[in-house]
Amino acid sequence: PFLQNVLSNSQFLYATVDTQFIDENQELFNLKPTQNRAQKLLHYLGHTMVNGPMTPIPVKAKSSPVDPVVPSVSLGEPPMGFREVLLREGPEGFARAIRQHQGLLLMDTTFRDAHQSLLATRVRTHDLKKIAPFVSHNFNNLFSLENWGGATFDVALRFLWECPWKRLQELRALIPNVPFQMLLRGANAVGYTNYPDNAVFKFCEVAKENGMDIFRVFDSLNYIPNMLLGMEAAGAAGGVVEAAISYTGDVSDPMRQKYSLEYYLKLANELVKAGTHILAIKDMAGLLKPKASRLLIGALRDHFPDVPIHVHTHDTAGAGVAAMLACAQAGADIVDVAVDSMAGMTSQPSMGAIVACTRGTKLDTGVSLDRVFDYSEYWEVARGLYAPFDCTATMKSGNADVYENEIPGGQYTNLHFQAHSMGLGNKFKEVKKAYAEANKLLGDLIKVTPSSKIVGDLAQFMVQNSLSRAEVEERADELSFPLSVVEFLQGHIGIPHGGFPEPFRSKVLKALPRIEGRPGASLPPMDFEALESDLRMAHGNEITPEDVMSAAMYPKVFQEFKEFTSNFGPVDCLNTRLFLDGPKIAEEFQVELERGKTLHIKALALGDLNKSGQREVFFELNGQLRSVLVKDTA
Ligand code: 3PY
Ligand code: ZN
Repeated sequence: PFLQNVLSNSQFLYATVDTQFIDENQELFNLKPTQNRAQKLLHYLGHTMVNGPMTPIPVKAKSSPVDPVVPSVSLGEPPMGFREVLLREGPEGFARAIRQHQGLLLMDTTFRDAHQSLLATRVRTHDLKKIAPFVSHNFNNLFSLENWGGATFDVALRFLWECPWKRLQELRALIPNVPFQMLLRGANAVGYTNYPDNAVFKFCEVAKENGMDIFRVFDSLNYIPNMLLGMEAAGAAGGVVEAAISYTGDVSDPMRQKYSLEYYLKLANELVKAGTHILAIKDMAGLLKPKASRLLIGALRDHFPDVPIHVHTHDTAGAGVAAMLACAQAGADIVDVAVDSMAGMTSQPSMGAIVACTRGTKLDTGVSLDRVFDYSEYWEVARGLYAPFDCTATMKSGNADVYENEIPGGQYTNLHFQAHSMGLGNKFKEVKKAYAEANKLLGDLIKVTPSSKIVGDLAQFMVQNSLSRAEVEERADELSFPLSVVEFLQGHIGIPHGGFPEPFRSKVLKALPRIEGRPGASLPPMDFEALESDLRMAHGNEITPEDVMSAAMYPKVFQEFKEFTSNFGPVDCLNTRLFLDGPKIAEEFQVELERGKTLHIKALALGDLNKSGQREVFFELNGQLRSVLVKDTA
């Protein structure tokens, strides 16, 4: 490797070498032993064959043996889409075109929120890429495709060992015509806590450079200073800014005044004043009933006639289609849907249902129902590959109790999995009740990542310790609360509407410090140069600006991701069944490492357990016999 490094160094090649050459080119000494990618992948496959999936699985179910068939796609360039308008006219012109558009526009969440809500965010780039050309050719009139951000960033690195930036780049190359949309957690970017301001700005800049178009920016407390920071970051990067008000409560219920129509209108006013290109209502738990939809969207439409309105919901109670139709009739320009086979329950309402219900009306989406059926069939079969993550293994329906507990879609599924895995399957109801109680204890919060996690942590703490709300309130000064709860009360994620609950806060915090105002304002800026040079020292010179951002968001997860892939190779190249379960004995398959570099592999045999508790796994790799030794952890 040293010689290779030297020979590819331009100073060396162009003979401008002097005595400082070696000093100034320390990267030549990055001599990490590089076992080849093929051997590493055999190691990974051997592991899965001996020990089962390496990624943690919530359900003991096998990936389906059936591969999805990709519907055919016509040759040539995909038809023009709204991205062309965006590239030509910029975010303001794009927003005007959206507002002027006749008919209802759709955002497809299948690539992000749908699988975050139903399949524990585990859908891999491999399966997204396969269907991407079909989307580009047949869904060119979508407002946008939501395919990034939220939990996908973390999960890609942590559980799929694939680079989220590569996903974005590859999808961009395959879908040039449909605007891409991401979910940005405001000052929390794609993480669970506030980052320094410069990290949020840099994140948006790199995302935009990699092909992101529209940034849905929210804050989990609707805390305006945090939202403005995220909006500024997205705007400065040249993105379309879609400020999203997180919706909770019920504006149609006169008994629930904390989150009233006036509250939402006031917030909307601030966001429009701050220059948002699009205004979104983010109903993360699916609480918008049709009557509330008419009131809220009707009022927003009247107050802001020129601003496009975009509505997001979840179908947990089963009223998602009704609510989205009501929003559209009240003047929303765009609603969120997922393809039918990835819709419903804690996911978004069904694309096919909305397309069919608006057909022939003035809200007609212009989307072909037949193409929706094709798209849905792909996902129905692809979904089977993710059986070990599918919430329908244990959850059989949605539940209108969400109107009471207000648990966001993805978290609803997670809590259900957790209640089940603890052998508390019949305790889900208790967990949900505790969640509602924890919410009241904390002062009735907006609940969405990360505030929803804080409420969830408190609920779990209450269930585990058999504590009622009254007991927690009374003993607040002596209990050891989860760290997330303490930090929330200290002000780490901002200030909730209506302030912190007292005397609860004072009793918990005692003399602990409190952050005044916007947390990011008091965080020192991140030193990206230092971070980059640390990463180069640790992982060699192939570190990219995207890697630096991954490490900025998730330092430990990124470190583990690099270690994993340096041991097990590019596991993102494996199909999903191989990724989870490995091959069967005698199975032959191909793995494309990159264009023009394909491995031909056959799994030959599993050896007996040796004295050190290992098994030898035998393969044929491009016609040659190879074997790997794997520890049997059973
Ligand atoms: C996320 O933050 O990941 C969400 O989907 C919130 O609804
Ligand atoms: Zn959502």
